[in-house]
Amino acid sequence: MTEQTAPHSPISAEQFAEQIRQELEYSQGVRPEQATAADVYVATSLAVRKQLMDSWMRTQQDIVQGKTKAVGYLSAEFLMGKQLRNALLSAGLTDQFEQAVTQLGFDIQAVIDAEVEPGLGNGGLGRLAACYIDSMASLAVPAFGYGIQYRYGIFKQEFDAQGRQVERPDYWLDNEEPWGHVDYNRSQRVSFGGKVVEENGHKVWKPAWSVRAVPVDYLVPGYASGRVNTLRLWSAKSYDEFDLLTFNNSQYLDAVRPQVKAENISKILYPEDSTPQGKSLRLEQQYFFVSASIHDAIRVFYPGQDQPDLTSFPDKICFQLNDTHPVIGIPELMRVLIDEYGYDWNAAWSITTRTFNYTCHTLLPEALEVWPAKLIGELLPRHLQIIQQIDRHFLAELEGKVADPQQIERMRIISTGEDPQVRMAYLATVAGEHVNGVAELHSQLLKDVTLHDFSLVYPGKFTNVTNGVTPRRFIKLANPRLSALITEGLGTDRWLSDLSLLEGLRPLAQDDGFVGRFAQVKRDNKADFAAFAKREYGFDLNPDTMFDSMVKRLHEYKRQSLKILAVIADYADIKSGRVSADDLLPRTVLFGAKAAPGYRMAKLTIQLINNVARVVNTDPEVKGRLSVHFAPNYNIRMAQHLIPATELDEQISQAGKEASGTGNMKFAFNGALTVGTLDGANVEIRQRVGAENFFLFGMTVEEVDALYAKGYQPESYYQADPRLKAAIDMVADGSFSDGDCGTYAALVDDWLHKDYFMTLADFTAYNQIQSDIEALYRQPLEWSRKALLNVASSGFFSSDRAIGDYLERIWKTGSMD
Ligand code: B1H
Repeated sequence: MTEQTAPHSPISAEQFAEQIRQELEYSQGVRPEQATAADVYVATSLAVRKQLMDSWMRTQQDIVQGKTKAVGYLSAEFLMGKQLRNALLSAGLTDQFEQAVTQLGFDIQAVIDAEVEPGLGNGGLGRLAACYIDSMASLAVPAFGYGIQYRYGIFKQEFDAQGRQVERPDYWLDNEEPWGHVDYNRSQRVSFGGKVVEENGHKVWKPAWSVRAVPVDYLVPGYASGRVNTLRLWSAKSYDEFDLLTFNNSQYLDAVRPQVKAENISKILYPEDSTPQGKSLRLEQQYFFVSASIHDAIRVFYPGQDQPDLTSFPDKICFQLNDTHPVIGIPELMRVLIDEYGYDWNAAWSITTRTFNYTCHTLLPEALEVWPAKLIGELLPRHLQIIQQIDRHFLAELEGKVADPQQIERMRIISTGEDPQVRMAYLATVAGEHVNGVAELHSQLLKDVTLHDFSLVYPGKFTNVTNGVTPRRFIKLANPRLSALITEGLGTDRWLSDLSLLEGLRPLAQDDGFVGRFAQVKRDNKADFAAFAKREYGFDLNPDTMFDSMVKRLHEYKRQSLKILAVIADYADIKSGRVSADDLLPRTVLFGAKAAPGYRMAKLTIQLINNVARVVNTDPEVKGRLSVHFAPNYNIRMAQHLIPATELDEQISQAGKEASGTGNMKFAFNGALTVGTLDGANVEIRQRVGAENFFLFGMTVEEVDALYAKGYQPESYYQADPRLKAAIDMVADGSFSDGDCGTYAALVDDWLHKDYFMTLADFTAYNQIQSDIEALYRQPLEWSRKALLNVASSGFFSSDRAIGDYLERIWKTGSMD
């Protein structure tokens, strides 16, 4: 067997133990005898960091001096998950760590548990950014991740006695954080407000206030590449720590106000997934990190130069805009080039349009970010002028290209009318060299619908890169048993850097002995998860039932309500005596989902699920054959425990609404079968694993459109399907609210009279597919065979492949080695 060795010159367990002792004593001032697990965690992390430092410095040097263009991945979110085990894996120090910690007399798990997960993202978009920087480092692509070090990440979710979501602040930085290195000497000034004046025929921005952007650097170690890239997250600090004069006038609060205002910028991650809030602080955040990052890139690539030749900038680095959140970087680079470095408009435009590319992650119209021009004018007056000028040039270009004046009107970057809005997706599409969607279907719909006018004018700009996720975290770290079995089956562990090798498992699906061992891995993972869920949440899970999971943000389009209505329908069948509990396939339904704090329907759905769980789980009549559990605070750590234990994965969004989904890929890697609609990346997963290994149901995009056009009447579906009617009636009659019929009235009313995402219309099909699912599950060997075929066919969904596609189709760059 060929084991991959990490080229970071690994050390022995004894040497590693000694380094941990050194860190304890000389960095933390703690004697090893007095150390706690948390101390050992910090010491170990510092020691691993040092192990990676040489590779990091060598990588930095090669990035600046090398001939390969770098990538700047600009993202308001990086949902990294815990760092220690991933860093150990990349450094090739996992075994040494386990031996060293044991030698020091500590429990390995206690040390790992001491790490607090940084929750600097909402969901799929933030986790995608984390997977992509992992893959870029693993492929030796010179890259920087640029984002914000929020003081508070995504809120901690708890449930109150009524089953309602309660949000608690995420104090993740209250403990010592050994990974981020605060580099005060590389800080940048970012300014806001004020006005633009004319001086000697030039526009000069006179800002009203500034903040100091301080970089906090995280190492991004590649797997088996010997390369370590940088994730640079900006933290906002005040320049005016304290206004002594105001203080002496005994106006204490006024004295600290500027400081508070400045530091608020990086204080909190907005917890809305997919619906931007349009708050001024959010725009401040966006400009803050993007301006700092652009100046940082100039500093890195033109060190010490006062008059750099920035016409070469697009050959040094290209910026990927992760959704519209960093799009204000486009007018910022124009401003930097024109106002700070003296380029004329055309030169600046030529540089800018070769530097940026834009990834769109949505199709929901309400999710396309717009900013009131008035707000931009107040916060960034010079940028508004530049956006207006870009819009004028663009309209002039359209005059020559587009015959239909209405089309031109629709395409304006700045809308007309009372309160003009800047459409960030349009700005990104006009100025970006490439625009991509995140799955085949999504990219097609972007061209056909959302950005149709633009695809007619710039057909060559549009491309697709189907999302991918990292096999290092989501197979190797999350599922050691499966990883060992794959390595054994393939005779090599090279699959961790080339996931297409999983195809080699295909013949083993005909080997019942191997399939049986694969099934045993799942069984063991289920037992582990049951123990974890008992410890963490007090759940009693029976590993001899089917583990059926739906974990993702809570959103109406994702249709958690479809799943819970199906559960209720099964329950109603038993309660009414139509079905005997003994005939039900024993199932454990697991939910995990955070709702945006202001999203009423989503929060009500959480409350309903929790109360269905309470009623069903305590009802002796279901005899433990149906149980429902909502695990609070879904995060990366929970995903790493739950996904390897899941047998059935729910990807049941309304067709045409989920841009890609990435959970679907993680579940396929880990041998779950998917029940899903033809939406997002489900389409491609199904193509690859084969229609016979995927549970498809529901309307297609075309059918959805046709039904909208015809006039959708959800109540007719309620009348037509007695199981659906029984389920909704149970919600309405107070069965899950101690008899109170008002609790879920808003949900019931929405289902019957609005149901924008057509949950009711897909209910019958969803129920029908359940009988196929149950029939297959009753043949365990056949189920496992299909699950193994899913694993064998899922290699395409590695983020390494996705980054390969970005390199080829968009960035036109490659490995530095
Ligand atoms: C996705 C978001 C998103 N799409 C706005 N859009 C946000 C939009 O804070 N905000 O304002 C935050 C997040 N997130 C997701 O991206 C898609 O819904 C998924 O389908 C996709 O898999 C994921 C990664 O591409």
